[in-house]
Amino acid sequence: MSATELDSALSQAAHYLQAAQRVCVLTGAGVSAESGVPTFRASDGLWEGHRIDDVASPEGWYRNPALVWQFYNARRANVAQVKPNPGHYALAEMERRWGQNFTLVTQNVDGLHLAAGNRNVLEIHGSLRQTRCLSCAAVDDRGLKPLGDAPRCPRCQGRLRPHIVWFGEALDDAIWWAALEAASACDVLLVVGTSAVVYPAASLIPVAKRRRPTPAQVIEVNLTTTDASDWADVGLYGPSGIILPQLVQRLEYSGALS
Ligand code: BV8
Ligand code: ZN
Repeated sequence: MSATELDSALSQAAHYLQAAQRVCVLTGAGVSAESGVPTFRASDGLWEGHRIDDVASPEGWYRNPALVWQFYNARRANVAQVKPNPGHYALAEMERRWGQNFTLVTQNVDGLHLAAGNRNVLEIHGSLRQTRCLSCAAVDDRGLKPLGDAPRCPRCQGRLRPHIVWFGEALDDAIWWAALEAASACDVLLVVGTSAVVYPAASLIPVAKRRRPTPAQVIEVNLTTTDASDWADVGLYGPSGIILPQLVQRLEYSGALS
């Protein structure tokens, strides 16, 4: 995208946001890429040297739970070393502007939106920090320290699994309904750093476009065009750690960010 094209697209995106009462954001792995967290699609099916099916599916868990814990402990250790990038902080700045009318739906499990200061965050695929007990179903925030390859529940000594939504598993009902509500009610949906191939997360984009009586406006921020691009009213193509602060700066100048 040329500087002139980006300038014009930023103006259009800022124009949509200045008029927006309610803003919803959908983020994917790309928003954390500049923090040093590897994305999925860049891994051509391999992820830290493992097949995704072996380490992020119920079948993989039942085949070899110790391997799954080794994989998630390695990701926990990686995320413990990384920090939010300017793109995360820009989204936190936006939440300060829109308050309760701002909802951030993330597919990421790295916790970086919370670390950057966002509070109205829906982690629809779970969180690396959390474990779930297979016996008493307790969900605990265990921080990011390694948990060994067969951690036990502090309450009942039952076996723990990562509290992560794997492929083939249903999302948490209450969290998913809240995400649907935010996407169906927003005036602007900002789609950042996602290839928009994973469902049902990607379905939030058509949900926003089908809002009645007037569809929401969709702004895409990505390095490249994606499956979301056909739904987008405006595309901002470049690293989100650079684009999002530029977008927030436009809003500040316009007084939309009080
Ligand atoms: C369910 C937790 C039903 C794991 C994850 C066929 C067709 C359609 C759907 C399906 C199908 N077959 C199966 C399905 C369903 C399946 C699915 O969608 N599969 C896909 C692959 C086709 N979905 C599921 O299984 C879901 N569950 O459907 O359940 C059900 C219902 C009732 C009862 C029982 C069952 C569960 C999906 C959740 C899976 N878990 N994560 C973990 O993280 O450990 S998904 C995983 O992919 C991550 O959460 C990740 O965030 C997500 C999506 O990927 P992206 O975030 O988009 O990342 P990606 O690498 O793809 O893209 C990065 C983007 O960033 C790129 O566009 C790149 O250009 C951009 N980028 C890179 N750098 C930057 C950047 N942009 C800006 N700036 C940068 N610097
Ligand atoms: Zn337990």
